[in-house]
Amino acid sequence: MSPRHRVWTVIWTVFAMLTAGGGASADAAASFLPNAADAKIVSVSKTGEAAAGVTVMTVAVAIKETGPNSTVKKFGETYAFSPNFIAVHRDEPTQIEFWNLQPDDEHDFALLGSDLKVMMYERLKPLSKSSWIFTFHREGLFDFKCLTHQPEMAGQILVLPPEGK
Ligand SMILES: [Cu+2]
Repeated sequence: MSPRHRVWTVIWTVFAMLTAGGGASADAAASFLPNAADAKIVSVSKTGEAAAGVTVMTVAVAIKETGPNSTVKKFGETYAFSPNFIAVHRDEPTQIEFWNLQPDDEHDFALLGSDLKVMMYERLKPLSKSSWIFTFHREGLFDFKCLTHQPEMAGQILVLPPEGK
């Protein structure tokens, strides 16, 4: 286990403990957009004008319904985001729409800051589309994860300079 992975595992465990407890109210409380401080890094809104757009699907890699059974037995059910690498331009509002293709599996989207802090957390309900408009104000590489399916279901967003600069 790499140091980075170990740090992440600790954060994830604490996060899971904080958000555990079940019930509809706990679910609702667990979802959040970037706070005022994190909005200086990335601002996120449910609606608005977007200059670019990406659709991200949840892909079942190996699941109990379709197997392979030996793979599920060894790794558990495994999922992936597709695409799992997204490039955006700084200060360009970009709509990212998530399609949860699974009829019986909930996924989620956690966007991490450079210190691995969760800046945004939202549930992706089965058989549903969820979209937000992201405007990154800082260039660099950002990790995102489905906390329900770790470590395999993850991706990165690369924030490039504004177009023409
Ligand atoms: Cu997932």
